[in-house]
Amino acid sequence: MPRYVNVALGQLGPIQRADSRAQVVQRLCALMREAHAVGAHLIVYPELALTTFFPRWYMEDQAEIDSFFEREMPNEATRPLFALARELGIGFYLGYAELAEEGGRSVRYNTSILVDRTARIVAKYRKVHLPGHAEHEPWRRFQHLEKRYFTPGPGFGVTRAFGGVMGMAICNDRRWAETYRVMGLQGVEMVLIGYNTPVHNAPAPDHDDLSLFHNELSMQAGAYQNGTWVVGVAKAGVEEGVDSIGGSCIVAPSGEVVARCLTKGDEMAIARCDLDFCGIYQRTTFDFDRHRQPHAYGLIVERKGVTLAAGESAPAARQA
Ligand code: CDV
Repeated sequence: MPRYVNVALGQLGPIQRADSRAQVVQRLCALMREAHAVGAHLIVYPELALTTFFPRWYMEDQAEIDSFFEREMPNEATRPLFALARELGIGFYLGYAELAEEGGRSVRYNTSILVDRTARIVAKYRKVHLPGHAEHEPWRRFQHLEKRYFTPGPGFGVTRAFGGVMGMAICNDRRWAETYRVMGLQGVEMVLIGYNTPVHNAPAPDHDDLSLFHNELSMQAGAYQNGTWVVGVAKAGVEEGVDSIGGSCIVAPSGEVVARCLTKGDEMAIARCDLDFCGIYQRTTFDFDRHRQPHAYGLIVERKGVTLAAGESAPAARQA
């Protein structure tokens, strides 16, 4: 009996700063109804899906910053989404900014949750790879202050849900081979990833034209090299003057894209994903137990940055 998960992409168009959470949740509910109408078991929403992408602004007033965070989940604003999920019997992945209390102090994470078909939160993930910068950099067209507003999460776990082994990551995580391999080593069969990716990359503007290519390249490589499904979902379009890529898609363990969104607005697309298809890769080319050579990989965890071998000098490009 194949293990099918019907997965829907719940891509969002832009959320402007003046848009309320209630308005956004209505949009999420509309996408959930569409997904349910075509037989979805699970819908995946973007990173920070309840508000505008606030790290684009430098803010000093903590109350203003905290207005973008959720102190509990579900809360008043998101309860209608959980209620609809329960009514329709559909699960979801949702990204949001989390304000947690830990040992008497506030800690802020860029978080996603996985909610099962009974509307129960079955897993929480806190973003590990926080891109951007921590200080105000006025030379940029817009800021990307994730390093200022969030604390990195502890790591990548997996959860048994939807009849398989599910994992989560958020946006910049999808560009790192380590993200997928750590979950691959736990037998992951489907990795869910929400993202906000501006077309313009201030430190490397030459990459702007490649932003959609890099999006697919990363997720296709992660899927194939670990024999897992990968589901990537954008918040796309022009938000507060900043254009972000769409390109939401579902990638099979073969590395092939099997479904994609076509617009940069609110859009649902769906694929029927056979989790047993993972085994075709996980038992052959990427049978880790037979073929991996961990004795050769020590540097990956021992070293953070590049250290040149003795006697070698850095290429001019790296010295700049
Ligand atoms: N939200 C993100 O993590 N965005 C980054 C951008 C800044 C490059 C990304 O990797 O898409």
